[in-house]
Amino acid sequence: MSQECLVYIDGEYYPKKEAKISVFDHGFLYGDGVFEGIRVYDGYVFRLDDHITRLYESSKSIDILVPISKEEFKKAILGTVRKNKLKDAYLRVIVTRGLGDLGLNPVSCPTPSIIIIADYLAPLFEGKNATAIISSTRRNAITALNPMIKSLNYLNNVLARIEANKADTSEAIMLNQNGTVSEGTGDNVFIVKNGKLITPPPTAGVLIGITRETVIALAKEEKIEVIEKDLTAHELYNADEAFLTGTAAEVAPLVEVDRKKIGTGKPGPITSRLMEKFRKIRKSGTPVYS
Ligand code: PXG
Repeated sequence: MSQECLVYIDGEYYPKKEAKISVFDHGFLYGDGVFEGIRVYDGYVFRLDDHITRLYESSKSIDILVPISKEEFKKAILGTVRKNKLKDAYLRVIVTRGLGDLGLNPVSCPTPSIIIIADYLAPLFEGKNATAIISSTRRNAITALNPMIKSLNYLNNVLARIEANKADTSEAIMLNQNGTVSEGTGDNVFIVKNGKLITPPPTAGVLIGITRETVIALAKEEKIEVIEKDLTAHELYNADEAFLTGTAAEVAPLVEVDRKKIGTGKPGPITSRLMEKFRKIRKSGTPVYS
């Protein structure tokens, strides 16, 4: 992160060193809050409206009333990128429950806080092919903390990530309570089988990734059939191709799972086509400077 980085907190900009949130904020005490990770490509914010929609939907589900309108929020995001004079950036947008007392009851927190950090982020797998284990940590059940809520509570994913570190793979694929594939720790999973694209549905316990939605639209443009259905580990191991999608990961080939090669063990033709299409549309977002 650059030293002169300016962080937006509740309408004011603070230098990195002074950008602080209280230890009494329930976002810190309980992971009580929501967030978004957004990329800016060459001065264009990728899918800003979709990120804002998801942020407000996550907030609604956990009963946080975002204290500003969606339009104001978008202006604050664009303003933060401009303030930091960035063209390519990664934005971390956070809404916390806000300052309260030590009890978990959110009634002690009158005002949610809004934080916007603009920084750089290298592609998650550094442009390399991803490898994964299937983690023994199951994804949160949709009846517990629904993974569709992008909450500050990522411990479930962190535990799976630690397993990946220990297994020396670049990602961990999490299964849901039924034992079918949900998602990676920070990305969605796709397989290609017999020319068709398959990805787990929302009921499998996944975040509805904005990159996931983008790739589905790109595949449809290419007349590739897209199916949302439950996937077993067996289907993943025996896929012709597999890839991961996410703001951090972008579109990354997944070439090995549990030390088994997926297809040829190299990025497949449909994966490569979608990666290429994704690269081409990355700069089609909301302009920061105009
Ligand atoms: N599943 C989970 C659990 C995620 O956290 C995705 C899927 C992909 O969603 P998007 O909308 O980004 O296509 C995510 C997003 C990081 C990082 O630093 C992780 C995400 C986003 C940005 C940064 O690891 N995860």
